[in-house]
Amino acid sequence: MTDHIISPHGGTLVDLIVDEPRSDALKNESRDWVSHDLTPRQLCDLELLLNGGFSPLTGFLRQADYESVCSEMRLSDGTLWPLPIMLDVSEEAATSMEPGSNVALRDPEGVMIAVLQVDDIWKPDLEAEAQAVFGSTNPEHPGVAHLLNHTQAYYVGGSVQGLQAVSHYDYRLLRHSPSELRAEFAKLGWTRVVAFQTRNPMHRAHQELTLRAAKDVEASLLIHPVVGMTKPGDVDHYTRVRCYQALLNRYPHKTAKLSLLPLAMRMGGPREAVWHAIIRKNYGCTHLIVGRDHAGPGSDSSGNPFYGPYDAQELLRTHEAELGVTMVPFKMMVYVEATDSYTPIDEVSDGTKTLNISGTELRERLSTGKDIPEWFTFPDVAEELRRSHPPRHKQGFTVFFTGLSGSGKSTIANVLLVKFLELGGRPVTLLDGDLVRKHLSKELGFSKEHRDINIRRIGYVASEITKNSGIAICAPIAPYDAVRKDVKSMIKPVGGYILVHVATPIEVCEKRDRKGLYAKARAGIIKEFTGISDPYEEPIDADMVIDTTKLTAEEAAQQIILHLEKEGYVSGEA
Ligand code: PPS
Repeated sequence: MTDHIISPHGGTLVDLIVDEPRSDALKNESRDWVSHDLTPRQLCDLELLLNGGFSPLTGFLRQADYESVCSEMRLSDGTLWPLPIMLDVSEEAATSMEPGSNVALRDPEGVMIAVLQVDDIWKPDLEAEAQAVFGSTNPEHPGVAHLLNHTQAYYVGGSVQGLQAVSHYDYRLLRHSPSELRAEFAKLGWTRVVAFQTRNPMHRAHQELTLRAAKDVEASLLIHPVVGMTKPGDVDHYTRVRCYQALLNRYPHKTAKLSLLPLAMRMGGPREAVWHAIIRKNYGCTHLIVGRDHAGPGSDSSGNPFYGPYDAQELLRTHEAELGVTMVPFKMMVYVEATDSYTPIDEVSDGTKTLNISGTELRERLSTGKDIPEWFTFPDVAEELRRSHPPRHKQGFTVFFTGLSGSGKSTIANVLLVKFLELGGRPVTLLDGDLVRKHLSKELGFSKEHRDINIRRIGYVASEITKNSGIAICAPIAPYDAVRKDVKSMIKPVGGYILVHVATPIEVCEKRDRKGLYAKARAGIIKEFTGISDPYEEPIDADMVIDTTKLTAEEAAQQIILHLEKEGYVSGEA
């Protein structure tokens, strides 16, 4: 039935999932095997290995294939394959495995998804891999960062057998294995299918572009967004899928289909474009749209792009014939105000007024609640984006105080709590140092290790509150800079974060000595006392510095409110 659909890469669609009796047998045998808990990225890779999205691969790359992929972009048998698909493990795990042994590959819940039959184990040169595959060793490239900072020291190569498909509970009807999608194409009579790869919400420019591409090559359109792992900071896939669904009825009847791809992107630019073409071929597509800087990570901090804007198109062009997948290259689309239409930038004559909204500007408009014009995105797409990206005065945030014991943190925090409650609109939680130690960290002392655990717990709770649109006020001493920064990085991606240094001088704190602790610390009755017998690292990154010798608690709280107002987190509309 699927005879007229393009044949997969390497000729045969791989299916590594065994039948039920074999699956039961493997489960029974697995009792004595070493287990490996898959990372989110490894789980994505495994899913595409098992379902044939990575055909002709039948497992994680062995050393010979790995080296050949890095240097030649080919497996050792000559098959085109641009990116290494690797299982990385720690040194400890590597020593517990040997060639010929079996390893149970488990998902985060501990469920055995597949078995790996180990062929070889080796310690790769990850820097050399970064240079070969990404053309860079700069960790500002997310693919390089993953290799250099988040990849374990050893690789294990070998074939895998799947006990079950990787399961998902979200958007089940939009998820298809390559064979399922091929069967659907066959049912629909779609033999020419152009795939559109994306990790972003689709706006009018993308809709025009895909529509034109499909018309140009007389193919049906598969919108094939990546929902596995994309670039850190991207719009979450739940929101994106709702946006794609809103867009779908803007295409002519029965010419476009949406399917979700559980791929973990590497942001590998040109090599990744070739990989995307191979994967889409396995899913039954004959064409792939490749635009400007396809799968590229943008520029480094000095503003130098990692790849040229059309490098990906050039590399894919050289392999198009061999692959049998046709690239549909696209220039950037711009909006021409005079004709109220989108046009590729190279077709616009000089002097014509064009409009565009960058990703940064869109984020800014969302966070301030500013208008998102209809020429840029369809209103139902804008509505979905607004639902997931409320303006700042509706987002959660954390006010994190740091300062010595007796500096006045708790007093200001309590005034602030009351002011937020008066304003209303958002739930408020105060995580005061003493309260946290009573309810969350009772067993902890004041060593550096214990203080860091304590602050991480506070940071975790505050990030959950912030994520769910609440206000968290934290008031621990938090004497160490590194863990304060960790907390910031936990909270920033989910809402606002304001670090307030209550910089009351130690002499004043000691003179106040409201709890009598300084006297005890001086007498050596309390050990490791911050400022006396333990360090306090002054923050140099505080958003506000408050000295309570110059301000009352009421005044300090008011200053914080004014700062939050300026940043947009507090408004009359609260
Ligand atoms: S930390 O460093 O952030 O984990 O400390 P924190 O959880 O804020 O706890 C500080 C409160 O514990 C009391 N206390 C001590 N503080 C500092 N050093 C030592 N050794 C110590 N022992 C007990 C003290 O009351 C602190 O409360 P505040 O409100 O800061 O005065």
